[in-house]
Amino acid sequence: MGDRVYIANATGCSSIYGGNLPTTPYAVRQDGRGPCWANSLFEDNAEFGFGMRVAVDKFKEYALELVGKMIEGACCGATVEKDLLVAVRDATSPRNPASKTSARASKCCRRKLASCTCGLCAQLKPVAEYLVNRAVWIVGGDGWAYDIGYGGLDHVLASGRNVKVLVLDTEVYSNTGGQASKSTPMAPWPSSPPAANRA
Ligand SMILES: Cc1ncc(C[n+]2csc(CCOP(=O)(O)OP(=O)(O)O)c2C)c(N)n1
Repeated sequence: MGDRVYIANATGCSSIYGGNLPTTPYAVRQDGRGPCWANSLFEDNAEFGFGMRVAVDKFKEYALELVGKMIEGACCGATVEKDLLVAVRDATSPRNPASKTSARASKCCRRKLASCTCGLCAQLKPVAEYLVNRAVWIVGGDGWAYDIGYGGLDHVLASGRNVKVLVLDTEVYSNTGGQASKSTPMAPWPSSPPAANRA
């Protein structure tokens, strides 16, 4: 997924091994770009990821608005070919077969924008990379998803916005020693339960 991915990580084990203490599991490509990762709070992670979704969608909407003006001929015109702009405008989803075209067209578009000095291109330059769709992943443990962050998660899911949610369900609050969450089974554990549950 490379540099198209945004990860909102709830506090917990995944934010410890997902952070930079002292290494990070999120790799970069040869050009130095990779996923964007951030940790806010245990209690607001779904909302945090939702904000990422809203922001990248807004940037894309703005970029498409500018591309539309360029197609109508409002730009100096010399820089970006119209069929390239149309290809960028028409590719909307990463699952769309046109998304590879979109990524290529968007890259080419950005390269060409660099040599243009007109006002429209100046506005498009900082947001052109958002023409390629972004994937937002909201990640955390069951303590976050089932308990502390549930109210926000519930609203974010109900919003229908395009976010992925990954719950690393260890059936306890692992990072703080194994306190029970709503995901902890009522029945006996098949293997040794964490200390906090034995008490
Ligand atoms: C509001 C708040 N309460 C408590 C904590 C302390 N805390 C940090 S991680 C964590 C447990 C996380 O458990 P879970 O979400 O199940 O993730 P896991 O560690 O199992 O991956 C707790 C209670 C906190 N960071 N913020």
